[in-house]
Amino acid sequence: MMRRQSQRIMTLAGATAIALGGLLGQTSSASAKTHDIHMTAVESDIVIDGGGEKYAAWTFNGTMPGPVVRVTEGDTINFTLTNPATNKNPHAMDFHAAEIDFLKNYKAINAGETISYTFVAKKPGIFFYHCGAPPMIQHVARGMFGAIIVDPKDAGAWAKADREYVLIQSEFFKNPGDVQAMFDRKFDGVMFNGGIFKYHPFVTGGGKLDAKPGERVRIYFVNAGPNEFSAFHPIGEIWDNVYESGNPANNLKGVQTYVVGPGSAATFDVVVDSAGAYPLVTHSLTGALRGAIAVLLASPDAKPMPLMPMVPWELPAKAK
Ligand SMILES: [Cu+2]
Repeated sequence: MMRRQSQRIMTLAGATAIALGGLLGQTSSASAKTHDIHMTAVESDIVIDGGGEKYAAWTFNGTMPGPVVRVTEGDTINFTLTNPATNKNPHAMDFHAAEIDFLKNYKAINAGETISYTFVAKKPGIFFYHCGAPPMIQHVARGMFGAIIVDPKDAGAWAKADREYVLIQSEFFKNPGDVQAMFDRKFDGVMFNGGIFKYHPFVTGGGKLDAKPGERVRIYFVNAGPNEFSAFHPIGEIWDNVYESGNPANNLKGVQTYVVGPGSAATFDVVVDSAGAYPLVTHSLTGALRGAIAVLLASPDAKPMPLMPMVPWELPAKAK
């Protein structure tokens, strides 16, 4: 069977997968693919809560988190980062899915410069990516992070998921210029996918994550930090499986809470037994109660949702 050779890079705005690299020709289904991934460092304001609060973010491609990159174990990634001349700061890109020289590839580039490098995604899993330009604590806190999923080459290595979501936890510092507050861990909120209570249906503009009872829901979870550990827990449920770093070989069963440190990631499977609401939280409560709650709503008529549902905040009139 012939298969199209295309990259998959998910926009945050919706479910649509867009091919940035275009078609690179035809190949047999068994061979590894090559993906041309291009990202741009964008320094711009973004909305981070349902009240319309704006934040002077630094991002990859204009969203916090940046786009989800999805490839298959063994694939080659040709990556290019552009730092437009209109930016004010150096930026860089560090892919945790890569095994390449840090000095050469992850170096910061100035505004007006471009850097390219190539790596092979040798290990399956869910991996963090982030800007490493100094001070890195600030570049991560201001939004320069995201996730790359490396699907296992053998799809039978784990149970098939009925539904998949990416959740990226990070801390929110209301003053993006206060680097000392970042060193002092004085965060003002904790976010999933770049929003305070983004998936909390009782909060203005908040959304939810849908599922049907009995479905195997797979959460690709990344902790961007920059400092706090996540204690990821499904209220009213138990993780059926936790895969450390998202590798099917690292399979824990029947886990109530699993710690994901900053810069780490894991894949979580939950099979919701019955209809109802199941808040996914960091059980480090100072984080959950300041934004890190995502409600998984199980209902027989749940509709399909994108991998990373980004809530278009419905802003109150005063904020528009
Ligand atoms: Cu940066």
